[in-house]
Amino acid sequence: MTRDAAIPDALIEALRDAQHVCVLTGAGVSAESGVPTFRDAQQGLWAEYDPHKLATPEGFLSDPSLTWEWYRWRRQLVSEVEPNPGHVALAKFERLVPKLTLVTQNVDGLHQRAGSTSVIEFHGNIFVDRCFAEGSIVEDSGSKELPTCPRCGSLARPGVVWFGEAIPGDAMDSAFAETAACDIFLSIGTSSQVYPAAGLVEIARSAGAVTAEINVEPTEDASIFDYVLAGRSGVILPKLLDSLSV
Ligand code: BV8
Repeated sequence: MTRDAAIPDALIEALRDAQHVCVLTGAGVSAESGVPTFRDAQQGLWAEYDPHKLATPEGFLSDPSLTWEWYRWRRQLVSEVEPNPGHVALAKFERLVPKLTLVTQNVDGLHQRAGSTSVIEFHGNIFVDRCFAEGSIVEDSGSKELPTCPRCGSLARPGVVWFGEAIPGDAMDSAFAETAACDIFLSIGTSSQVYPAAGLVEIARSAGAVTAEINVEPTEDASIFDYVLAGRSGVILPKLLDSLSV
């Protein structure tokens, strides 16, 4: 049974005085909604597939039907779940502090469904289709066929950032700029294995920000954080919010 860490008073104090909080989230924040994390995404029929292969342009070109089946399975799964108290607490948090920037690696859109507005979708959104050749948004025809671009006829692909693909310029620039300007950086529910997202904490540290990690199991890099809170984000974040509102 996960025991969720108490929140150090010094961190609550720092959050109370914060002018700009920057939050990085990963799949762990959506786990309590029933969305499998990337690590344990390969359940059941997808167990034999390496997500790092499926989530690549090469994987798509070698078998676009398989890639679309995987993404439609994940879309269906996400459309059947609700944001959890962790998502909701971050949305309320945004209204409590002068400025909050939420950089998410999640493509599920659950932060926005919980009411968060200043969200940078660092790895895109699973419900958006894009032309594989031009990158422009393609209306989802809803057909079960392989979607194509109505302009150039090229295949359409899920609007996410695949391994080996660059982070969209605007997302990259604003995430780096906001992280370099924040006075508190929270890394929540991420294994901090995927770059450049995993490099944001270094930018925050070199900008003198206070840093904290919230994760059910401290990550390999936990020692670089000023505070490490072991526990479920869906339990710790509402507690954090309560302690800030008193
Ligand atoms: C690029 C979208 C270059 C698709 C994703 C430097 C060093 C080494 C490698 C690289 C490097 N720089 C670049 C690379 C290569 C690569 C990379 O980082 N590889 C890794 C595997 C080593 N990076 C890239 O390819 C990036 N692009 O570098 O382009 C370039 C530049 C210019 C021009 C051309 C190219 C692009 C990376 C983006 C890939 N797309 N997602 C999709 O979703 O289908 S990544 C995907 O995996 C997620 O978005 C996320 O980022 C990652 C999964 O990580 P997490 O979210 O952290 O999830 P995970 O399951 O791992 O962990 C869950 C955590 O939650 C755990 O710690 C667990 O303990 C915790 N947890 C569980 N339950 C809870 C909880 N915590 C709290 N509460 C709970 N209840």
